[in-house]
Amino acid sequence: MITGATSGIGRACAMRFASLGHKLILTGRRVNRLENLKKEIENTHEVAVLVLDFDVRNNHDVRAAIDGLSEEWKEIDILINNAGLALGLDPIEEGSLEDWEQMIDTNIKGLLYVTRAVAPGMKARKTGHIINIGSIAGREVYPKGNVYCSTKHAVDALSQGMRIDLLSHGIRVTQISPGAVKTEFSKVRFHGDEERAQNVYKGFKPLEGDDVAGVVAYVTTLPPHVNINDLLIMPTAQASAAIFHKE
Ligand code: NDP
Ligand code: 8X3
Repeated sequence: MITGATSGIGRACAMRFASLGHKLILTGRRVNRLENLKKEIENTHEVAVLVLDFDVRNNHDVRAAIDGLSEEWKEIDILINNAGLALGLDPIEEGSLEDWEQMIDTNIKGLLYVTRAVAPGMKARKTGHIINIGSIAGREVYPKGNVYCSTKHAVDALSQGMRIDLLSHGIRVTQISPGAVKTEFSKVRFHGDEERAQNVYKGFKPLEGDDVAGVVAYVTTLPPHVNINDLLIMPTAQASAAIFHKE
């Protein structure tokens, strides 16, 4: 199951895992995109795809979708908690409360709702792998990153907490934290301002969704007794959250 499969890292993960022959549950809010992706995958790979259209912020809808899975789909063995976003880049005294609440509700509470719905099945089967998409913003705080960075620090803490709590149930928990990835992330952050979004990636080669997806796929191929706890993946031209080599 991949949350946030309509775009960017989640979509790239869907393509990667399809090429490895996994059955896929793809989720997001933009259902047309999910249906098109399902068609694309089923036309090119011998895998079945199930589309679930819900907003991770709505626990009622999360539960209805996941608890309602048929026998054929309900045994989720890999959960990729990818759905997330940044909104705004403002100093703390000027930030938008709406932006803050949406980031907190999506990146922290949404990840919790989905995990709470999926983890009991993994526990009952004594196997599973939860992969949380963190960020360099979960390791460092950068100017005007305040609330987004806080949500990704929370993902870091939750990844550690889940690993401890799920340890005795044979469930692996991995956090994968990317630096700059060229996706729709900046367009969303800047509320649709495409020009401002493009500027973020000027002068250096950012990661692409598939660079991250390759690493996500890799950690799932390791033997069951091996777990990558935590992995930071950066563009070669980015040393830390705010230090880039730009030409
Ligand atoms: P995109 O904007 O391209 O994709 C974000 C995905 O999240 C979309 O599929 C979107 O689906 C989904 N999503 C957002 N809000 C919700 C919601 N409320 N309910 C359900 N799905 C939601 O960005 P990325 O691929 O870059 O982002 C994926 C993850 O990677 C995020 O957690 C982000 O924080 C993280 N990340 C990104 C980095 C980057 O530089 N791009 C770097 C480090 C981490 P839809 O809108 O259809 O619901
Ligand atoms: C996305 C990367 O540095 O823009 O998590 O916060 S950054």
